[in-house]
Amino acid sequence: MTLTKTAMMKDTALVVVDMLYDFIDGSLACQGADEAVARTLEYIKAHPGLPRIFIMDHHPANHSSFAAQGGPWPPHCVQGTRGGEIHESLAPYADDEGLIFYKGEDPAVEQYSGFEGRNEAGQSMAEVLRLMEISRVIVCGIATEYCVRNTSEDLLKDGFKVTVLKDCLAWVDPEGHRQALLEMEKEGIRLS
Ligand code: VGL
Ligand code: ZN
Repeated sequence: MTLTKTAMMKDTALVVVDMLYDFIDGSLACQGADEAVARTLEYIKAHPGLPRIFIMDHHPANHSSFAAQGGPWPPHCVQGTRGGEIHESLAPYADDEGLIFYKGEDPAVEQYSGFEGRNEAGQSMAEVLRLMEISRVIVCGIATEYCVRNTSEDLLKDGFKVTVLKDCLAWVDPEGHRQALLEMEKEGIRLS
């Protein structure tokens, strides 16, 4: 019997982390972002039955992550601004509000991990993945060393099988990117 691609992938979801304008061409533009977005779009088109989860950094204007409040970063992904929106080429695929998880909304708390995000209904990603009977996630996004790494590690610790698409990543620092990938692989995250 021949299984269709969709049937084979029934236990799998794609997790797209922070492919948002401020990380692509904005205040925190990351290296490799244009290519990462283009390849993510190709991947989505090549796997039409694959459920898609989107993570969004979603800060209030006074977030503690920003330099004016003593944090390490310039203002980015402020709620209601273009910088916080999903790239227009991918936005049509973020068509299920239940599968969009927002993080970084509490001004006092830094959240690099999509695992700590919540959807519109207040559910966590792990909760929704389990309801969908998903046991394996394929992760791509921005930035490798921060949100991609933290999201992938938290999913792995929670028992999901995790594969990172290494051609669908962008980074703050090239050496940080390489180091993060090495360490993630040692921890048991697959690179593909
Ligand atoms: C991120 C820095 C600050 C990320 C988010 O998505 O990797 N990095 N906020
Ligand atoms: Zn942020």
